[in-house]
Amino acid sequence: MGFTEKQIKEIREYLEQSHNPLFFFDNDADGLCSFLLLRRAFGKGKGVPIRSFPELNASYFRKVQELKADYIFILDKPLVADEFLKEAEKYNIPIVWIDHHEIQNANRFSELVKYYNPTLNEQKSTEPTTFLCYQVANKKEDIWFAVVGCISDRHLPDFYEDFTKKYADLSIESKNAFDVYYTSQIGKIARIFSFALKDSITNVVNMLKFLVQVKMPYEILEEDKRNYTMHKRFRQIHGRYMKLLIKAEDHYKKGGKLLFFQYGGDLSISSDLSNELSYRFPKKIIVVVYVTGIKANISVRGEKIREAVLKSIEDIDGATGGGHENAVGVQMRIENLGKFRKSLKELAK
Ligand SMILES: [Mn+2]
Repeated sequence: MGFTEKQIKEIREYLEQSHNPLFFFDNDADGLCSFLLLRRAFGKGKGVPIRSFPELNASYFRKVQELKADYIFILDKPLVADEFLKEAEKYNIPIVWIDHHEIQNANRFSELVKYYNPTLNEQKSTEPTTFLCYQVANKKEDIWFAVVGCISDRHLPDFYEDFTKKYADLSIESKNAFDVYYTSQIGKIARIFSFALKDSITNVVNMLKFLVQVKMPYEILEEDKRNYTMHKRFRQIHGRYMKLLIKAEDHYKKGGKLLFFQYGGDLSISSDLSNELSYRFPKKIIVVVYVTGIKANISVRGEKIREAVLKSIEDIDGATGGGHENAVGVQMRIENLGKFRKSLKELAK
């Protein structure tokens, strides 16, 4: 599943043709591993994590010029600003866009954009972008990076068994991606990535350099001078994260089927929190709200929840949302939270 042979061949050709590709990737472990697999297999280009939400902003085009890129690859990001595409058109720089989110987005059909998404294939499939990039890269030594990216997006890939044979000490026997994510050593690498990406650009660039070179997963787990800042950031965020998780858990133990957990501060970890809460409370609908200024970033997790979420925001002015069937991200102004909560509660009954 994933891409067809034809799609894989085409993407490889673009990568081979390019001299100096620039990889924009979603700021999470799936995005990161997608980049690493392509970068390590083809040996060229730079990677830039996308921190604008919900779309890849036009401001990122500056990077294309700064680095004199001749190809743009967009990985694991469902939305791209029209202005970004217009800039690429103006300078005649082709875009290869690889994604697995289900989304209606007309601008991807511009001449210059080669859009690849297996949810649109005849044999529809929704594997993480890392899975797709592993098909393209086809570098077996990097199987562990492929596992890291896939389990981060709650997908246990068909090659997990091969991985367990090679790295028995890093894996557990399970059919559940989140069991692997939360309870194994390879899962620890995924958790390190997720938090370490939430660091200053300098430290993230440092981490990318390390990860492009690294040979074995053990080098990631062992702290040394090459990965010191990565481990430091992981520990920092993990501490704060555990406090919030315990608080949210107490909250959820008491309540009904749909529960809201709201927090603020200077660090958004809603997606990580909602994932772990949905792992611990699989029958519940998890809504984690991060409030920053007048805006709220919301992560929703629940069985087939997307439709209800998108319906709930239909009448909310300025609200945007998208994602997967069981995992959706939403952004809205805080004064609309009450309305959203009420209508989701109604629809999720
Ligand atoms: Mn993804």
